[in-house]
Amino acid sequence: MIRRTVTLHFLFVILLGVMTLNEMRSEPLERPNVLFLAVDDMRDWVGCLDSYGGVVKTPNIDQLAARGVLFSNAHCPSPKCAPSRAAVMTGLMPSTTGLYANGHWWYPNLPDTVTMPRHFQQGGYLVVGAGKIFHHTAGNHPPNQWDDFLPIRFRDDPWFRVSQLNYPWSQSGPFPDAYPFGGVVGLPHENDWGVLPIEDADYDDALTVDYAVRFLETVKPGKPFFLACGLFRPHLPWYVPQRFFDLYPLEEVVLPDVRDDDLADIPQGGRDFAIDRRKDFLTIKKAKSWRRAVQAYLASISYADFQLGKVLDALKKSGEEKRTIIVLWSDHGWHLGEKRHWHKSTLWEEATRVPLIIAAPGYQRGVTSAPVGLIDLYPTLNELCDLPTIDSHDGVSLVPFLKNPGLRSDRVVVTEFRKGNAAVRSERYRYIRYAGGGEELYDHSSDPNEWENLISVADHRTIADRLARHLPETWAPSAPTKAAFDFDPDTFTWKEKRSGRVVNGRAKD
Ligand SMILES: [Ca+2]
Repeated sequence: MIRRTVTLHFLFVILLGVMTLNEMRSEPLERPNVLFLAVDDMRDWVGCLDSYGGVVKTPNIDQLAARGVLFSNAHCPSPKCAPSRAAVMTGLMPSTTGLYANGHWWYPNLPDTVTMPRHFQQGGYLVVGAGKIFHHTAGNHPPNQWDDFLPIRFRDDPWFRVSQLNYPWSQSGPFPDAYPFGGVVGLPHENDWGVLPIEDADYDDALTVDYAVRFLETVKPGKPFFLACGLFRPHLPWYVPQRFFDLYPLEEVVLPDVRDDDLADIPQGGRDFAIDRRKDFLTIKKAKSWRRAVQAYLASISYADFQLGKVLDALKKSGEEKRTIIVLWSDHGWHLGEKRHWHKSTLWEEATRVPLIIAAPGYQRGVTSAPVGLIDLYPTLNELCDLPTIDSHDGVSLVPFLKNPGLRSDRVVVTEFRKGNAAVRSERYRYIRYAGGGEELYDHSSDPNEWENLISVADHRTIADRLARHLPETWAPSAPTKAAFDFDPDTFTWKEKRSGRVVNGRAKD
């Protein structure tokens, strides 16, 4: 019996070897298309990363991971939408640009920077997109960056969008009678969840995906394309159709493993980040709705996965799949009570670790636990698509891992949050230093929840010092915030109040 098993196993290995050889025969393409898929606030709770305590249903993401390289130790440049996305799309870290917060417009601060979509345009690509790629508020998707772009307009929940500065198109009416749909009174901002009384097709993410699907249905062979499709879920509010809530019966929802004294060994800088918007968490717990909130987050993850599946199906039907690199990334993670924190905006694993998959024709499949960053995406795509390297970029190409996912590497990845605070993640450790000088060190080989700060424990200083060498040497001054500019959304121009300088987001070069 044992012998038979061994023989079968041997046959399987030979078959696998033949399959691998066949795959190796397809050469990397010269000018492949790029399908650039972004999701919002999606932490590491996807099936293929196996980080949620229960079963999260992400069949499309898992299938994509099986087709490409899953980066299981990938981290964001910054744990907040606008700075993370500006860094991904410019290839420059916040400490380089000064774009540290959601209150900046990137374009009037960096009008001459060649962004990823512009670089693809200049390289002869047709560059289109929809949804949230840069930050979602007005002014962050200048028309001169794209051949065509459909921004997200929040038609499904206009009552959150009263700011005319951020949502000048919005005709925000009163809150609907059924609000709050999640039933928890007193949660500010977008902290609601539930099912909206609209058709599935009228949710904003469905409209974004329709754009991408229509593009793929009508795409013509010839000029390569760069198609960006940015979903808003699982960003708040967690509004998705009922059938996604039904995937997670309340009694099966697993709450995060939380230690009540987890903040006891954390310096003030970390406590300040943890306490930010804790009131939302306390309000949810007081309403006995923690489990329901986690259910809504899970439902929103599965909703995003379903929408991604529609785009991946359309790519398959288009006949372009064999000529298309697929990238999937989330801008940062999310806390659901760990370290007594709700939301993003920390330098811990929950907020920095993200799903990242690259499936490129002619390259390998597999999983790598090498620490990598979303900051590496732009240089990676440049190499894959034979576009010129940009020397000033802060990241490095991940193509060596696409050629060999088993590659050993001693690299680290840095996440920055606001000026002067940063985390360094190696394969084994997380080191954090706050602007005020406080430090943390965690050993993921024994402490995956980052419960025990080892910074004061004997023999760990050398490890911390080695990691600290990767912290930014200099921090750019904070870029001028929105208050420094007058923005006209009709002409897509900014006028800098102090200098009178005008920047036009429609004009090409
Ligand atoms: Ca986000």
